[in-house]
Amino acid sequence: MTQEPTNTTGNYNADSITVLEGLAAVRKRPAMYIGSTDTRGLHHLVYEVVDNSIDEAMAGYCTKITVRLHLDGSCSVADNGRGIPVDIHPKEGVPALQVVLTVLHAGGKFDNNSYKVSGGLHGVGVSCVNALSQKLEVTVRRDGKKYSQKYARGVPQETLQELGPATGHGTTVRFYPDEEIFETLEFSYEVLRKRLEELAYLNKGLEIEFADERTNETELFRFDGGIEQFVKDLNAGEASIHTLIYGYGESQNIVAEFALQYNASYKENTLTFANNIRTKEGGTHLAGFKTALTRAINNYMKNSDLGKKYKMTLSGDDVREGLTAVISVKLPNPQFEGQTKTKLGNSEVAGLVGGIVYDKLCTFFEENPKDIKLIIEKAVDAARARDAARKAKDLVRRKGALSDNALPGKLADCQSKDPAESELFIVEGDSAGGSAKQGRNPGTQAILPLRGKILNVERTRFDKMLANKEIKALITALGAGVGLVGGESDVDLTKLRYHKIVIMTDADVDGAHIRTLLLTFFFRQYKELVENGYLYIAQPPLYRAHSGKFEKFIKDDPTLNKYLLERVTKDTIIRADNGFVFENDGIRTLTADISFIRSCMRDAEMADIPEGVFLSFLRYDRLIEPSWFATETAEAAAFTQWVETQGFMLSVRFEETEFEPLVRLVFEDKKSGHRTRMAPEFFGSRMYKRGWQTRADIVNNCGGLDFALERKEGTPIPAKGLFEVERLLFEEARKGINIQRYKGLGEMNPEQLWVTTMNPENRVLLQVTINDAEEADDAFEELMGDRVEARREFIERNALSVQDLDI
Ligand code: 0RA
Repeated sequence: MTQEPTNTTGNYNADSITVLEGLAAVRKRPAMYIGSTDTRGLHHLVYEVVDNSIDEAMAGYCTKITVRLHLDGSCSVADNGRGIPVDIHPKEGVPALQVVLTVLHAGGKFDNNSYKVSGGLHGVGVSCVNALSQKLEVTVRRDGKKYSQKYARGVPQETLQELGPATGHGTTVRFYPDEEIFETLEFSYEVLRKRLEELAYLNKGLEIEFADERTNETELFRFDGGIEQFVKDLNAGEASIHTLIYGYGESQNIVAEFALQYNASYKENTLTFANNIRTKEGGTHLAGFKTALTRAINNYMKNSDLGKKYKMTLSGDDVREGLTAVISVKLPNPQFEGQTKTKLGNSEVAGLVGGIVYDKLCTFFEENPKDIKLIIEKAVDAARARDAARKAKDLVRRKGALSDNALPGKLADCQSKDPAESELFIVEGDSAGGSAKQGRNPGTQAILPLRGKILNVERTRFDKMLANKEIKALITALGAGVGLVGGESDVDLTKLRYHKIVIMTDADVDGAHIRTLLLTFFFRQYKELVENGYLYIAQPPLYRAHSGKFEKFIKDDPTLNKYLLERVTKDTIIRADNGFVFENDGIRTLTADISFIRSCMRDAEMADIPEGVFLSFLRYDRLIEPSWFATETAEAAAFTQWVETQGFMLSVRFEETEFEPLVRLVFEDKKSGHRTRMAPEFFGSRMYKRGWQTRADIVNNCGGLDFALERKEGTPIPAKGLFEVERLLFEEARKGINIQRYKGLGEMNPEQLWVTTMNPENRVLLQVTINDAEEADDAFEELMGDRVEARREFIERNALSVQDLDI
């Protein structure tokens, strides 16, 4: 698409050409500016806009930010800051607002707020978001007036509009990510929620509201306790062993703060941030913190009675066991280094953070001798356990307890000694293990049944882990040594006894849990094994279709559907009222269209729009547009009248909110009195537009929605409506065949297990890869880590997609 420079101010000058070139460069190479055009890049747009509001908050002018995901696919970010200036920019000759929205990196040029969040990872400026948005609308309230301007793909569509008087001040940016740029346009509630919550912790007292109109979920984050509250919440569910320690300091324009608290677990959880950006790879602030912590504790110990009692020096690993800490620094010109640019490089930060931490800890220890005693005892414990684990490991290594001649009794090993052709099946439960043992090829296939849930590796110290029977059996069977001890791994893959390790669990929630536990174990202890592609997941079938001697195994629901359709289309056609006939592929397309409409209906239900209301929208003879309801229009009036014939009363309401008036449509079911309240943007959503189009195409093709199912034998079966056609079709498809659903591996006999799941000739194994090891790790941490509450919420939120969770 070519973009004519819009002459917005009457003077077409060289500068406006430069502007367009800048934005064109962003559109040409978006990844250079926002990292990628996948879901990460998409979310980056939101962070970018939010960061601008956060800057305003850090400068002390903004107390509340509202982020809203609209039904039409747009996102708006509103703040109550000063509002982007609107006066004419002396050099560019257009309103400053337009400069901020169209000139790359213009944001920082207007004020002397020295440390901006922006920089580092984000910081490409809101102009980038503008360039990558199909539409963007910015609204500013400032000096008692309200202004707005609309853009399309970065190009102003109008001059800055003065809209009349306004109270208060602030900026609202609403943008529609461009489908020409992004691979996906779907914002993730989970991802944004997490980041917004984090920002609220990092900016004490700032209120961040998050509203998702797709599901009507709303959350308000505000933490007057800042990072102290962050640490407390991270520790929720664990027994903390002392009161929280907090320190703050600033020098040379650098602000640093930390909060820490030990809990009774063995895990370390230290999160570091620079200018509100999570520094996953650590850096100078983390280094300063670690050194100071180790030094302060050892110093105290040396100069107290405890020193005489425990004659040792504690290592960094020892003093960080069970530690939860948050370190946050804010500085001008942050340098981000490392592979993922999440490692803080500014060298001056190490000394500053180290000094603050050391001073604060020394004072705290002096004032709280009981607390430091507990901390030291815990660290001494850790040192001893580490030592014991090392010795235990040496011992088992020397005795050969983890080697070939002491294979676990539960293992039914294979005859082959060649790892390249050997396979280990890790099977859930003894009964399925028994079937697998009988069904396998003993030449190359070994079976290790695991009983119950294996230990949750993340929460357990290494020496304990080695004592666990199931884990020990697994480690011994693998033969490649044991994983991390005190930070060092001595896994030797050349000793690995099998090159295919197959996790075989039931297709239920327990099975999914065990699979996740095993994956965590392999991720943590045998990362190289996973990276080498040795780990697999078995895919036992979910269904068995049979009739007489005929037997067929079917792996999942989509395959079952396909099979049933194949069966029924052999002798069935669907005839529409106007004579149009669906057969074979036509029937497949029709049923796919119907399931698509159903999935749209489910999405609408998530947004609290009931089936009946949604389906009536689909029946209206034209596409409804959100703009009909902004003012009183003829279209809205006609629609309101029509809706009555469908049994609903429609009223349009204008609701005042802090920033913007919101238009809401209320549909009242005349029979039940039930009310559905919704934003007109719903009519801009894909679920509505595509759902409507799909149905309209069928109606056009068929002259209506009355059908008849005609089978080779028997009289035609009438079907009114799409859902009924679908239901009757599948009902016919199931005639004359029995379909059994497997609940667990135990329901299969050895022969069936072999045929469907273990026989290399026709089984399907899913290879586990570390595509994005980091992301997988995060998911495990959420699911398995110490944050009980987070884990519960995570599971609840993802309850519908448990299968996807696992990898
Ligand atoms: C430039 C200068 C000033 C504020 C802003 C930009 C600003 C930008 C954004 C983006 C989202 N919310 C924002 N709020 C403010 C300083 C204005 C002044 O000096 O009055």
